[in-house]
Amino acid sequence: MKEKENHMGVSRRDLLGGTAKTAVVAGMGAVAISGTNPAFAQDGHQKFEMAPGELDEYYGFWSSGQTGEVRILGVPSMRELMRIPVFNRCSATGWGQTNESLKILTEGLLPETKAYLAAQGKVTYDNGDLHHPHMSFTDGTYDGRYIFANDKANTRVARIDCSTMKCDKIIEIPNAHDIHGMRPQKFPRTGYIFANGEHEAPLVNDGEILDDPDQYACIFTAIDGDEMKVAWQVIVSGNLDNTDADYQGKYAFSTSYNSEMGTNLAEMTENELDHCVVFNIKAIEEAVAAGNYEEMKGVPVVDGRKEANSQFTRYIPIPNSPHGCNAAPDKKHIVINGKLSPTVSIIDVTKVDALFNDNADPRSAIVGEPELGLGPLHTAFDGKGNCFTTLFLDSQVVKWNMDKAIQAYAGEDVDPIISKVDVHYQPGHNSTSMGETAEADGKWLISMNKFSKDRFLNVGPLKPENEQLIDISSDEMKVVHDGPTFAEPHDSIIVHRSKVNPAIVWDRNDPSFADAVKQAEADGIDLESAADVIRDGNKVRVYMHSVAPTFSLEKFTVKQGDEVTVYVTNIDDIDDLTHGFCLANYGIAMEVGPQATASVTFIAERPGVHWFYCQWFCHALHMEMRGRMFVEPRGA
Ligand code: RUQ
Ligand code: CUA
Repeated sequence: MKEKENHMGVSRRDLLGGTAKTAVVAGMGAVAISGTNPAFAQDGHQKFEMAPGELDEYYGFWSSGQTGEVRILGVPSMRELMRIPVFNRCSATGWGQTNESLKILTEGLLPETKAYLAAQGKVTYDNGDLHHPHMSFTDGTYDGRYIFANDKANTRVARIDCSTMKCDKIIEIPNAHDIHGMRPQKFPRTGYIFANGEHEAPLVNDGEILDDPDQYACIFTAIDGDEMKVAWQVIVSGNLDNTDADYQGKYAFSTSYNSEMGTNLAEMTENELDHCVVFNIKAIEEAVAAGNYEEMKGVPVVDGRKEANSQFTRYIPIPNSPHGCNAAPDKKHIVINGKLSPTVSIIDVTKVDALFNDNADPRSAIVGEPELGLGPLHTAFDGKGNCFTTLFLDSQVVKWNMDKAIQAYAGEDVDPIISKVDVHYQPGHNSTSMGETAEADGKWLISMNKFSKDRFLNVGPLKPENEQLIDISSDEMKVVHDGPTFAEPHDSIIVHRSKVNPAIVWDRNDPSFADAVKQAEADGIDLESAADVIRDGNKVRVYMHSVAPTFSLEKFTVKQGDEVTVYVTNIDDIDDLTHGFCLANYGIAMEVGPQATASVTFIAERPGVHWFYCQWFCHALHMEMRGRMFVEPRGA
């Protein structure tokens, strides 16, 4: 695989040998985070504006909520660098239309979903609600292998391969409903992806049980992130909202805002106390290994409900409808954000063993509960003992000190709150540079705000949201940049650029187009020099390659009604030379990256002359990069 030099002028590949992927994994720690890089300092405050051509210090991986894609931004400049289609349909790249993307979008769907979609004349969903992008970990920090993301709309989890920055796997989670909170295991590695089914439903949801919420349940899922397969599931009491994992590899934690299992707002918010569920990973693994589980839809499921009194779960009472769940980089504390309560609750993970081993009072694991303001939703960290919590109702971010909050809870007369800053408006998630890892560096905070109102020119009733960049290098937080975004900057992670090292051209052995390679071999075609049409009954396979500014086929002929598959291999081998294939008036368009093969299948139902052209600007003669498909009319 070709790799660009990283920013220190040394290729990881040269540095470490082996394949790029293993190099990235093995190389963790080989490239230190440049905490004091002078290029990013600017008299007195941190530099956030990048001059033309200047590169950012961090990659930001952004969710897009109901748009269904992942976006890459440069931080601190907040420049949008790329969009990665995942649960959406993309006109530019052909995601959702090419055979390669359809394989990824369909192979992980459950049989009943495929049947439902077929009844709609579809093969996959074309919407998604992508909330939480998180990178894979090794040893408590990002390892640059994958980004994982949830789809709340259609109960899926996706994986993005960071060498190509394309989605390479999507699975639908059985038994659960509407995956919301999702986090990778931090230690020893990812490992598991923990995923919360948010909405309660009957365990066997076939219509036997309808309006009988007593028989509803929620499901917590552990996915094997290497295989992208469900490893096991746990039935819980109450619903599930957000989740995070500890730094020890022992426990995962999930918030529940509807411990009441209500089905309307009044019922859901009735209790003063809801809870955080603690999952005992080892106990669950042992039960699964010993066969002590029920198999549901091919997946091992254990019962972790309160009344089951198992060693799988503990329920820590938390006030009131808690939402965010955030493990601190001190590797010891988990912050649970109260939402309807003005407090956050601090769990000490070292006190969790006693909940399982000695049946200690679940509240004994709480070591702090500072009152911070109205509507605490999510907390981020600076790695220096301080925490940053979004206050949705107050439209503020509050900076507070973990140790002082713990001292205050123990009765000392200290105020944990350090400062507050107004944000615009109504923040949901926030994230700090490297803040969900043990390498939190305390430089930048992004506040992802649900409303922008008057912050930008009025663009009509639908307004952008606003993600704000905040300098947190000193106690006084300073908002330095407003970033309008289309639906929806739900969540983000800020990853130091030393952790990420994508390829610049595709590896010809990439598994995403292995099917095309296999088919070409069966047809006796060399994809890289192909200019061939193979007829196989009424199936026609058209093989061409592209090299700026030409396709290897100027024309090809098929018959009306043929099922035509066009394979295009881009043999250009240099940085940033993407071609496309757009078949006009056939609704067909796809991106073909350098050294990639892409394919698309359609029925040639329109007779006549149809131009195909390259729709990704590639050359001074890009307009001339085109050819014709002749479709002979039926019966001719
Ligand atoms: S949740 S605004 Cu979907 Cu990430 Cu907290
Ligand atoms: Cu090839 Cu434009």
